Amino acid sequence: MRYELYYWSGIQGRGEFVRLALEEASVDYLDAARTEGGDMKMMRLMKSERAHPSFAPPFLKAGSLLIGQTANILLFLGERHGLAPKSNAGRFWTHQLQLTIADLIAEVHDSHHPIAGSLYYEDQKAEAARRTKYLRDERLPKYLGYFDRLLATGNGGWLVGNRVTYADLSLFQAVEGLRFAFPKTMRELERRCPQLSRHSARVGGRQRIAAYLGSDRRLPFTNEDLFRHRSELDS
Ligand SMILES: N[C@@H](CCC(=O)N[C@@H](CS)C(=O)NCC(=O)O)C(=O)O
Repeated sequence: MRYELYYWSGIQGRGEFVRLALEEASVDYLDAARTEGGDMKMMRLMKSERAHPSFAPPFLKAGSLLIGQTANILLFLGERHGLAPKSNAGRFWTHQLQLTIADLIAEVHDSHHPIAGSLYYEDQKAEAARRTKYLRDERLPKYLGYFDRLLATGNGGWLVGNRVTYADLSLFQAVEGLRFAFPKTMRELERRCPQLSRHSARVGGRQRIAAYLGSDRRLPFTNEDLFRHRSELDS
């Protein structure tokens, strides 16, 4: 069966967390919205009256199943493709970590759009600066310190047990995105969180992930995406 991933064409966004899992699992998938007419099909699926339409992308079509919410899609893929432990404790712990990464991503998004996603950044610059100060000074150190601590206390160098899970892939993507958005801040934070840098290098060096990152399937980070670089927000 070929999976169909639906996500806005042209950006990595939250779709990237799903792509990394599909690539690591080495399964057949179609990045559906990037195909001819795919954007329209995605909109139709969201508006249709069929079972379980998604409020927002990403969502995944797996045969007759239509699954939305990034963490939910990963829960499904993790179980099917060995990217999460089989035990209940391990599955829910991996899911919990993914939800924590989702919280972090939402805060990062709000750094450049603190008032409304529908307004231009230029129309909320002052609020963005004010909000991002707290992201840089309080929230990023707290989130990254948490993951660094988990990596330091685990025994396999992975977040969960001694095997890679989808949460590791997502943490990698979060760190890469933060390096793009806040290079100065991240230099300092990574100095304080050495496990995190090691973990990122380890995920990025995995054979399938490295092949994906070097392929044209991997879109670059841009300022139209979830992670945006505005030098004034990184001082
Ligand atoms: N909690 C959802 C968030 C989904 C989401 O916010 N998708 C964005 C793109 S990354 C979107 O298109 N949102 C449209 C909207 O919220 O109206 C997830 O993690 O998948």
